[in-house]
Amino acid sequence: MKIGIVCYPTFGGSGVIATELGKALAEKGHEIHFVAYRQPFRLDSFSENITFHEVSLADYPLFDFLPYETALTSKMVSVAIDKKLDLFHVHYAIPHASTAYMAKQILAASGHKIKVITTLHGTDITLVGKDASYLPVVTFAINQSDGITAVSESLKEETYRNFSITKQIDVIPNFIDLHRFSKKTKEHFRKAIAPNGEKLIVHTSNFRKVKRVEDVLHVFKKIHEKIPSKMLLIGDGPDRSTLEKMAHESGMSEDIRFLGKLEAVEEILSVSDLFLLTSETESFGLASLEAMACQVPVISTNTGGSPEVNIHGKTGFLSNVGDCDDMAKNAIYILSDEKRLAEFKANALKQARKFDIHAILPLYEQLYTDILQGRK
Ligand code: GMT
Repeated sequence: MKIGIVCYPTFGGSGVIATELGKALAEKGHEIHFVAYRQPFRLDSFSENITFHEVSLADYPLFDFLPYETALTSKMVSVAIDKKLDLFHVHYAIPHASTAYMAKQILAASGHKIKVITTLHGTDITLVGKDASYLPVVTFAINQSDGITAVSESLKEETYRNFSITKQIDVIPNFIDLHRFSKKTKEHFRKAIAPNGEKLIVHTSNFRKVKRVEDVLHVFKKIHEKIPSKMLLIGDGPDRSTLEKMAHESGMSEDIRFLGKLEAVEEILSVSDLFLLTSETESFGLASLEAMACQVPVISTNTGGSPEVNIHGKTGFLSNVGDCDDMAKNAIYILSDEKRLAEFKANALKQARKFDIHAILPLYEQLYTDILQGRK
């Protein structure tokens, strides 16, 4: 198949899933064309079946805001014609579902047929999409897609609750490359970060408000009072400087490290003991899955799709949003007993295996085939 993948190129989960999906499809012989405003960061190696098409925007003094949707649609149309694409698979509804709809109309006007699949990832539905400033367009565009997928049951339900969707939404969960995300013990690395055998606790995110990273620091403070430990924060985003200030004022700055955007996040996860994800809402929690694949138990909030990934009492624990006492209590329970910690680590890996890319990829391929053959 010839597939156009449209996504955000940034460190966020939707871009990661889109890129890893495209890479895996290319390995299976499909011709993949990525369309984005920058090369996706996980698109880091050459494949003869992958081409990246950059959306470029012409500026003009009249524009206070550059018309990105127009430029993206134009690029989608020209790539679809030049490369004879069969379908576009767009990730994150805003604005990709509506640019795909527009591209499809423009292509149809010149006799080119193309199918569109929209994958809903999270905040495109739970936060941004349902805002009145976007709602009518997002609803219309999702309904116009030939296929709609959501990354968890919870996100599917939330989409039906908040939007007037008249079509079937298929749940295809996020996935993990277990070859890349696996425990590759680098004891020297662990020794450098935790020289006295401290427990290593990790959080990765885009440091946005929705992640409630301040709760990570509150939880860590309580853990730190009972268990010698170090906190590693990976990623970057708008809240980072406030959090760095908080860490400094907490008197624990020796034991809290901000590592910034790391590409090889699996190297840190491999030597970690516990993962914290304190989000207000999380449609899936790809970061938790990445941790679990590296045998790291997860302490997370119980909102959205998190309970579909992190199994309470098995792979970690789930708490109400903002209940830092409960999260700390659960973390201490896991970390305070080596045998128990080992059990949670083993359970985390077992659960992560259910999301192996090799199990999930055929679901997307089947969906593409069904849509192209008119079975959906
Ligand atoms: O808003 C974000 O946090 C980024 C967003 C994205 O699109 O990159 O993440 C969402 O999609 C991920 C991949 O499907 C999910 O694993 C995340 O749970 C989801 N984020 C939220 O729902 C907050």
